[in-house]
Amino acid sequence: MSHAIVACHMQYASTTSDENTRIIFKEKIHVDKVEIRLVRLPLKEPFETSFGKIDSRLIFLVSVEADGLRGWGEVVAAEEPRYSYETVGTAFHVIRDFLGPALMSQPLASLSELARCFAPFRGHNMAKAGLELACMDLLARMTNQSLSARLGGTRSRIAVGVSLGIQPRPAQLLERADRYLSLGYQRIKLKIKPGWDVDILEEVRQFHPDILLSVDANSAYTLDDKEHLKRLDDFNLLMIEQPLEHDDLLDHAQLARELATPICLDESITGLRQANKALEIGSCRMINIKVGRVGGYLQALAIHDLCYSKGVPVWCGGMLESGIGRAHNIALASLPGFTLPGDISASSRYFARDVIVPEVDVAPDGTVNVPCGSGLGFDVDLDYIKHCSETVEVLNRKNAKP
Ligand code: NPQ
Ligand code: MG
Repeated sequence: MSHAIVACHMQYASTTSDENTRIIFKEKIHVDKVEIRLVRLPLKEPFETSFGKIDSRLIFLVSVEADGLRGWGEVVAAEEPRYSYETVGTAFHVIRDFLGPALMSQPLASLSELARCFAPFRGHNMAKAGLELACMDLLARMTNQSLSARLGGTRSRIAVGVSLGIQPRPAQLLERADRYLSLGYQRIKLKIKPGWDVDILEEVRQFHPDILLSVDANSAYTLDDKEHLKRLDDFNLLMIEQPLEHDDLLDHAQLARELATPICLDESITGLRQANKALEIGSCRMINIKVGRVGGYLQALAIHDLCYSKGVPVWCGGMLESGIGRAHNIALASLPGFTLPGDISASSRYFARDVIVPEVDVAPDGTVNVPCGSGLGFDVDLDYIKHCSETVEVLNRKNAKP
């Protein structure tokens, strides 16, 4: 068993990280147009977490153009600064006034050059990631490769789970758990908060004693709740995601020493430095990787590689993305270190209609296909995007050739 893992690791290391073909561009790209667009998609049902409830998702789409080709990305920020301080509004401002102009100011030869061009601007990882994702799609299209191939993906199908929001009543949660299990989803994640934790776990476990089950608190507890959180050890959970403060690694390390259930960090891991420190001091045993939260693929790949080298499992998180963000997540989750089911549901989990064709669907075995087509591997439905758009702004390069 361990030999198989080592052999797979060797092959992965030699095909991808050495010359880093996945992050160095064959030709320099000089973006001459950036389009930012806000698209409102209604949610099929409200989504509630420990920090609030939403009925629709204002999706932030980014496209970049160079050499007559267009790449697509998504800024995963929400409308309100709850999951993170970034919002759709802050990202719009930061891309329009700082990151967009910086991106178009010079030709770029690698993802590291792109990162250096954004580095003078502190924070705003989701805004940075949106542009970087669009550039990566453009780049993959230029070389006629799939995003997955470009990133060093090794899977043709990825395992997926579903995140179930806080419900008005436990019966509604049980109904949704049944529904998604019968659709094949391999893991159920329950959003929890004080007052919606032990009791609902008891109910869910009563009907589903053996499923892969995890919980996500989105920072709803503090170390004062330690004794209460220890009760979660009774439910054979795959992990407890982000129980404590969004920016605290030490408290999580302290909690981890007293819990049998592995802690997984989401909000706290905003880049490779935080991932390194968290693993060093024992804040978590698993990491949820979101390209938006960490500022793009370069950081996501670095965190993946770090965890892979240490045998720490990672999985791809979700931010209620449209098909464009979803397609990027699928490509990322095709990397070998993504050994746990991701929060990558079918488009129909959230939306009546998605902005890509075909939509993302989940097979009865709880997997999603990794497309082989160029770039995202899905068609972008511009007509539907335009139909749902609330705001559009186009940024042009100052010294662009006419
Ligand atoms: C998480 N996502 O893992 C996030 C949190 C989250 C699928 O559980 C609007 C935009 C609302 C982004 C609610 C899932 C959101 C959001 C929750 C992200 O912590
Ligand atoms: Mg989370």
